[in-house]
Amino acid sequence: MKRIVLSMLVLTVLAFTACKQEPKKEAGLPDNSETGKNLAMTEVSFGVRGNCGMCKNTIESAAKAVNGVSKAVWDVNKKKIDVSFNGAQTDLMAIHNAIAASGYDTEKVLGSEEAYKNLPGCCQYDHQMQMNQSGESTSQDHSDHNH
Ligand SMILES: [Cu+2]
Repeated sequence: MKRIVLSMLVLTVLAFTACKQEPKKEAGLPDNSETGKNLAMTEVSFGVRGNCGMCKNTIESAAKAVNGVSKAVWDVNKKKIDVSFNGAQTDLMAIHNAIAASGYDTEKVLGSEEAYKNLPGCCQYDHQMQMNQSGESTSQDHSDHNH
């Protein structure tokens, strides 16, 4: 008899916790306010040449300095940047130009020579470097060299 009572207790406790968890799932839903915001955002990625983590900082902060850019992530292996921007505030070319002004080549705009010369030595990337790589061969840049 005691066993039955115990298992009944366990069942009711389980039922209770199960009920408690359900309203949480529904509470997670109201993200609708943010999807509305995201509608105005454009996400693009394009090739940008560069070598290292310092390049990454320079490239990303140049892109983020453009009014309307909310996200800029440059991938050192792929030589590619992912940006999100508000199309009402800026356009893609403004971002290309800002990165080029900081000394880095993009797919569409060649980097400023002057800014390039002022980059730290390790950042003076190879202008022949392939952009928009798959990132699968992580064997650095040797694939680009013509020996
Ligand atoms: Cu660098």
